[in-house]
Amino acid sequence: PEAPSVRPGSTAPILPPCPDSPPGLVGRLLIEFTSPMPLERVQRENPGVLLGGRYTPPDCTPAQTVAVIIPFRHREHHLRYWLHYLHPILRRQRLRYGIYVINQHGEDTFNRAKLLNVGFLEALKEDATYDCFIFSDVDLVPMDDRNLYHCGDQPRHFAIAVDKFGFRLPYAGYFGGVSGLSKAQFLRINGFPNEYWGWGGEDDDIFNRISLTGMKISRPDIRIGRYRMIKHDRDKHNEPNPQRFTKIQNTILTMKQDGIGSVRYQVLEVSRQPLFTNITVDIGRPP
Ligand code: UDH
Ligand code: NGS
Repeated sequence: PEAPSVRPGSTAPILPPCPDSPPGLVGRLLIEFTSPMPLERVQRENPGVLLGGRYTPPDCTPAQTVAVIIPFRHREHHLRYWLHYLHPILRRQRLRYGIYVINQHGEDTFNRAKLLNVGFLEALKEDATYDCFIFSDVDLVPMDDRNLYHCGDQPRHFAIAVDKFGFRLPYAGYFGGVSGLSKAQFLRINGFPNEYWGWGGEDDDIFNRISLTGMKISRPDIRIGRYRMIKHDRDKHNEPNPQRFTKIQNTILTMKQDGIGSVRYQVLEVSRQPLFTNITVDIGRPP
């Protein structure tokens, strides 16, 4: 067979662009959370994943580099399922990607959207070539690998048919769970709000930001955007935020000051694990 062509001055073969429809996808998947999932097993089954949870397809050149950002605190057991299911899916999707778990330090009120802002900045510090950001809750696993975790010309909402909502959108403007924005789209909305402490509303604020900047949400087919959510009780220190209803009325006033341009935090530790990069961060507490 013919030797693959090489770039001048390099020994690395030039790989063809990755196809728009990856050939090895399997479609609908069986997802369950009953058998225990030791991390050692997940590592053993994903030998191609590099330190920090990085992966590059061996046989083609992807169009994008995807940072998957997971807001996190005290959900190790969910993370093991997430890694077990997602690494093989993302690999079959022929993505170049890295997994970033943004771990909120301490026991103050949780702040999902601020953690996602931190993830955007910290992923770019690690690799300035990231141009697509997928924001995923740790308890959501896609049931179909045709739901491609990449970015398009509009912000993308992936988790549109979650089992707990009867595989339908709970409301038309729902943007929760798993979403994706290109770097340019994320910067255009000034990132995500930093001032939603506790549960609820931050995803609606992001939806408002997208609408107010003239973008339109793109979604997969309802038969493909299916998810299983790992059942869990309400977490401590993430109580419903009573301010959320008034806050989402005011996105147009707050989005210019509150966002990626104003996020303040302190990174306490960056730890490259075999299947993900763990970033522990002090994001402060509600005023
Ligand atoms: N998260 C954590 N730790 C926390 C809180 C939230 O890791 O203590 C992350 C995690 O990625 C989670 C995401 O933030 O998937 C969203 O938070 P959530 O799971 O609390 O939101 P959800 O809407 O649940 O899934 C709300 C409580 C539902 C209680 C139902 C009781 N039957
Ligand atoms: C809305 C929340 C969203 C939340 C969605 C689904 O009411 O943040 O419910 O919630 N908005 C407000 O509270 C303003 S869920 O059923 O997953 O608990 O994502």
